[in-house]
Amino acid sequence: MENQVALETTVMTHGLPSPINLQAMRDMMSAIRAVGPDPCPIAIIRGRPVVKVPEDELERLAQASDVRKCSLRDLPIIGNTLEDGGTTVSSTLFLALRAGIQVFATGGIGGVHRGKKADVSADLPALATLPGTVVCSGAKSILDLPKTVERLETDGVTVLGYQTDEFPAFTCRESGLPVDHRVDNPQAVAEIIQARDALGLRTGILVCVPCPSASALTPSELETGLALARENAERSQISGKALTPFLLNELARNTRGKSLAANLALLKNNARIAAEIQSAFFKGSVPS
Ligand code: PSU
Ligand code: MN
Repeated sequence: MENQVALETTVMTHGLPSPINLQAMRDMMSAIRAVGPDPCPIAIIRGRPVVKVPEDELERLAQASDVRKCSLRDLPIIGNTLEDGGTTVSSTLFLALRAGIQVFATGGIGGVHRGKKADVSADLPALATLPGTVVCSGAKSILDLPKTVERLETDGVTVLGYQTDEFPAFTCRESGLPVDHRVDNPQAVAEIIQARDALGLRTGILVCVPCPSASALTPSELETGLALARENAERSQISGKALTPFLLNELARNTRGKSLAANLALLKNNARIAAEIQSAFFKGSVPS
């Protein structure tokens, strides 16, 4: 096993505006290196899945406008269209495991969207069937969090709160929803990964880290900003895979950039904690 931490790239290609999207990726990579492991951003370059995307390609992807948002279902197609793609949590999880990388960091996972439409992210079934460890700040607050948490439970995903008893709501630390178990240090997570593997369980582990307090949004700032964003999405008839980027963008506008600053802070923090978990896991699995 390599001492590596994977990073998804949809957050860069679709989740954040340029140029801070590239800065966010660089900050995450430095945070991982500072702890020890090798940061490995995963993306699709001209139809080919690449683990550890080189710096010049990251720069190109961060600015390009014709990059495909690639979830699992897109992987078999993109080899044919030869497009570039940012990988979501579902496809990154798959490609990371295939490359022997256990731990990966992101901002927020996809989940069950609010509203009447049955819009559920492919991230959920991926976590249910791919035995990796995803370090995140819960699910994006634009989603229906109670339904998302229920679905994770049904699917047998192990949901850990990192120094918290609550499932975080991305840029906001509180959601009022409980996690399965609280962990307080990287070693505890490493032991849970090892226990899962020893059992032969093939389900994902979700490590939920709240946004650093200094940058987090309050629940009311978040709800007000989101209500406006949702109204606008409905009026503009935005749906499908365009919905997540649209709502995140609107939220940033409505909070005058505060959601964006929170997003950057949590990405960096999650990368650091993922690296600490990977280091503990690596020590535990390599005979000394
Ligand atoms: N978190 C962000 N911005 C994003 C995403 C997460 O702050 O753009 C991406 C992740 O890659 C996640 C994806 O896997 O959105 C989920 O998209 P969908 O809801 O369409 O499945
Ligand atoms: Mn969707």
